[in-house]
Amino acid sequence: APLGVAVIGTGRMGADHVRRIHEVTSGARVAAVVDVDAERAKSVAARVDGCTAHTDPAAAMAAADVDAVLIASPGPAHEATLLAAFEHDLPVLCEKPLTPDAASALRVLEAELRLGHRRVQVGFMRRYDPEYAKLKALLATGQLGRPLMVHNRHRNVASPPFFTSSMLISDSVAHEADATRWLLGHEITAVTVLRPTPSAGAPEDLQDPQFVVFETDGGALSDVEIFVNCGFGYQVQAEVVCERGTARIGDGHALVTSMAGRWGGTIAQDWTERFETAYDQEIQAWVDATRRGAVTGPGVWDGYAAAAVCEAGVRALENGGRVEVELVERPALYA
Ligand code: NAD
Ligand code: ISE
Repeated sequence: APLGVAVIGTGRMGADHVRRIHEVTSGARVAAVVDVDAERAKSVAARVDGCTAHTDPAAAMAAADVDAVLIASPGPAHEATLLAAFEHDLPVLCEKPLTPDAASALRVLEAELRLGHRRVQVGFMRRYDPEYAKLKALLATGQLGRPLMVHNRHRNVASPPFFTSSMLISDSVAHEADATRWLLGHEITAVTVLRPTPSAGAPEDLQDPQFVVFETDGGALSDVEIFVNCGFGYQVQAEVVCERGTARIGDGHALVTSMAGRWGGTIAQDWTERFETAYDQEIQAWVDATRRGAVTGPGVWDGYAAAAVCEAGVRALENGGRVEVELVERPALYA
């Protein structure tokens, strides 16, 4: 039988994941949806035969045809839903960030440790992007030598009205915290944030862009330009500089046209377009692993580490200077 999934939070990402499970991936069905907004839950449920709509996650988790949970509510709501899923011992895919700060992420980690087995995949979908996967595979061959530096660019067309300066780090740079850790196989040990004069195109009082520098326990540096009101497109690029060469992704060269004396291509306008394949692969990998009783991909340790890095980043943004990342010792469950 297909895996019965309850999708919790049916906003932009949640509704897209419902479509994905219903129309794109195989091995799972959307058995239930949950949203604090009852009308939204009902309208999304109506797109899938036999899908029930709820306003309370606990009701969906108790349903007989729900075998797993996909959390796509806003970050501050994740902790309570994760703890409820642990009570039902249900497998979870939790959109990033695991939680918005290190203390809450640590509470989730401790709860999973008490459960005694891993239950959660975190939605760091870049690990499933074909370009990032190629970059990771190339680094693993060792041909380029030891990685010395990573240069990341992360640009959004415009930020939503509720976005704050610290969310550029905790909501957006969270992806580079994970990508850096995953690509290099290092932990991030310190964060520095530099603040250029904000763009006239950014909302008043938003520190946008920012320049973030990570130091790692493997002696590498990873810098991130985060610019969430660039206006022109959604761009995520990474270049890894190694001892014998460099490797770079995200230039958007999949289709280059020449016409009327110019050459070029188009730029995606949002993440649903740029990372469509990554989300498809992420959900398929989660469904496949869950059906064989396994947990693969980024987990609670990765979510916790990213949260701790981002918390140090937010402190560096607010107080200036270099802030060290404090991590608890890595438990054997996450070895
Ligand atoms: P959104 O605001 O569009 O949707 C959130 C939905 O959750 C809303 O419908 C809201 O009513 C509902 N909700 C709020 N609290 C809830 C609760 N306690 N229980 C159930 N439903 C609740 O937000 P979004 O852009 O879809 O983001 C959702 C999550 O996805 C966030 O964690 C965000 O960081 C993440 N996200 C990930 C990516 C990515 O690239 N991986 C991109 C965008 C968003
Ligand atoms: C959003 O939540 C995402 O996860 C996107 O991938 C990122 O580009 C954006 O900055 C975040 O706000």
